[in-house]
Amino acid sequence: MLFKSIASVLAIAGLAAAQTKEYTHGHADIKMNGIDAMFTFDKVPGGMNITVTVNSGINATAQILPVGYEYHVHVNPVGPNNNCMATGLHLDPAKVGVVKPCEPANLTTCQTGDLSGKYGNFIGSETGAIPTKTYLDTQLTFTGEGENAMLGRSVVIHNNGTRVACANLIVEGYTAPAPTGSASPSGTGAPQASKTPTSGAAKLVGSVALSGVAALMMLAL
Ligand SMILES: [Cu+2]
Repeated sequence: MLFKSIASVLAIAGLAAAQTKEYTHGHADIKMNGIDAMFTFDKVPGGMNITVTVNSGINATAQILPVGYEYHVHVNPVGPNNNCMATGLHLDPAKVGVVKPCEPANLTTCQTGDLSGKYGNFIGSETGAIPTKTYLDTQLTFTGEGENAMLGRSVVIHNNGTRVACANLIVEGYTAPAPTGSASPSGTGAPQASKTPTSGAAKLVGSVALSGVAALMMLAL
């Protein structure tokens, strides 16, 4: 009897854990280096509705050609002290790469995260503001197989390649896991902590090395 009820409690707990959460709304609120921009992402039938509003900072006088202002979904969150380099590469689950420019009429040429490639660069204005624009994106999804998902990502604005502003993509109902290797103050002499620091340190070194490589790669883009 007791065993039975424990078993059913476990079964219910298992079911609850297996349920996939449905995410419908996300946003990136960028406020950096004088740039004030808001990206919202709403799941709608047929894709993802993207609304882009720029209140300030995308100035014609500051725009550096030939590339100008691009904006993308990047794979990693923003690093400490608003480090946009920590965001890594563009979201590109289909491995399209950046060798050829994105042709909006042929989405197979576009990286999923290449929003400006698909919808056009920001054109710097006199006031630095840009009227709100809305797009229906058929590639972005909140969840999906591995790299397809938009959870834990960021949005970055570039000026002629240089990353000038960024913010995390906050998806409603999703809590990002604590960053790997973050100095956790919980190791207050707990006996089982004696074994973990070694692997933890190795992991930290590994991820630092990886982000270093990613940073170097991005310098070339
Ligand atoms: Cu970018």
